Amino acid sequence: MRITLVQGDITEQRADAIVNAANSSLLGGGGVDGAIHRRGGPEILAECRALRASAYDKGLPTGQAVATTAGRLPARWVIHTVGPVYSRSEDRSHLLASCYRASLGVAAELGAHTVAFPAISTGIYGWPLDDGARIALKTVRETPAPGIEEVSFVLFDATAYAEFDRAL
Ligand code: AR6
Repeated sequence: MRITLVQGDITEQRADAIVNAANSSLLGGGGVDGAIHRRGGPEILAECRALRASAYDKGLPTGQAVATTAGRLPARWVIHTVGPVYSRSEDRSHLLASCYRASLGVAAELGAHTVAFPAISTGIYGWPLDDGARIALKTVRETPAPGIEEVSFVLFDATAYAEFDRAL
């Protein structure tokens, strides 16, 4: 599996699947989540509502992942995952690693060949970028994902790109 770094907006990526840094409601928010729903259109939200009404009536638990189609986005699927909120007093790294692992598992099940990730939890959820980058890269490298040829990390700004570049 090839790992690449891109500086840019994840909603513009042509990967088979892009990953959304969602919250457990699956009903939208700010950051990547806001951008995906805004650009992808109402179809994604409708599928998220259906997931809430069926398999996830209490919301999607932190560290898990679930897919919808991608509406008007160039990607084919959106894989929604819920990162942990950063805590200084409690180590939640396993939950952040779980987001990457679970998303890759869903992508492999869908038959995706290319997957684009944002830096999950490093925005509104406050995870320090250097540690978030280290966990992201280590987890993706160590996770077997049959059929997935390329994983790209799409970093929104130069600082995030530099942290991932250093970690890589
Ligand atoms: N493309 C790529 N990266 C982006 C984009 C974009 N369009 N927009 C922001 N980033 P965040 P979180 C970067 O806050 O920390 C939402 O309200 C951003 O600079 O999107 O997991 C959800 O509903 C940061 O490095 O996700 C949740 O409530 C990274 O993406 C909560 O925020 C993640 O930032 C999730 O917070």
